[in-house]
Amino acid sequence: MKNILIIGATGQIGSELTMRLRNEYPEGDVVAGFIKGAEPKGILLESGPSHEVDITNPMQIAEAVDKYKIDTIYNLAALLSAVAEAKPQLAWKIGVGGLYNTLEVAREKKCAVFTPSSIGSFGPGTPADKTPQDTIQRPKTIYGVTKVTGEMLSDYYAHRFGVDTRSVRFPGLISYVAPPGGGTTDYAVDIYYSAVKGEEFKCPLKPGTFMDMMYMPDALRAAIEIMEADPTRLIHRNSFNIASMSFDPEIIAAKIKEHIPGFRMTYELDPLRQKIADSWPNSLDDSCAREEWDWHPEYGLEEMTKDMISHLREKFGIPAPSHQESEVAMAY
Ligand code: VAH
Repeated sequence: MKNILIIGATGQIGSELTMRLRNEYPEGDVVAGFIKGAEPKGILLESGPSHEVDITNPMQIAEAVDKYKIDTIYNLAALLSAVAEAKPQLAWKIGVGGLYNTLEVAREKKCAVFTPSSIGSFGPGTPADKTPQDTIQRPKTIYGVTKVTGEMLSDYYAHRFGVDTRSVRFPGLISYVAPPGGGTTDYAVDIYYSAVKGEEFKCPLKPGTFMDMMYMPDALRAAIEIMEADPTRLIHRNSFNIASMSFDPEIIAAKIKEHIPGFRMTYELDPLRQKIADSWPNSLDDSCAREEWDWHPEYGLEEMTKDMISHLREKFGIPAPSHQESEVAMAY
């Protein structure tokens, strides 16, 4: 990879992936694609080129590819699960129509394409524990429908036109940088913000709601390593199960309490997110990714929790409690 276009560069994944790619590929152009109203700011704007690219406008994709001689496109444009349920037509237009536009440009201009899929591409009929790489995918959300369609369309462009399409099925992603936007797994980010700010957290999902989750640094590394993988080893392309940890609200709350003893959580269920989460797997089998391109996670719940808490304290200027304060908090 040398000249890379990230479509959706100011979103939850894109804002961090763009910076990571600029660090990994300093000799090329790593272009931040954005839409009006979500322009790059600060270090994202100052550290490299940016270009207006609305994925529903194929001309803008082609223009950016030509201008920067793009060889690889990261397509991160999507409406996340809960928001998509409120706007299914727009979710399809971006998730599938936008992907089609991207694949057509990639076919004509010989670009490789990464489009993430998700654990949301599975449905209630899928084996829920250690979900296999190849299994039934009948999602009940428009988000899942766009992701399954995207997997099949990307595979089609690979075997029909030779476009180098690759993808991973991301779990719920957790990060301290860009806040999440309208996903079902967002609670696993919001809980850290509440804990660090000393606020009681009202959890939207009930105890026992297990889902695969992943710390953002692992997700970014997966998105890069899959595109750098030796294509002759790939049996699959769109899309690989990847996993690192599976937990429910009780488990993550208990882990946070180990670090912030005063943390309190109650439940205030969100019926839509609960219904979506109940239709998704509890955990994925990622053995194919491990065998075909050496995938492995580096963060578990303990490492992620320590890192999230320290970075969020820094972000909000909240000092870590002294040892004595912690002792007192433990006493209650
Ligand atoms: C969502 N965070 O909740 C996204 C993701 C696996 C979850 O796709 O919609």
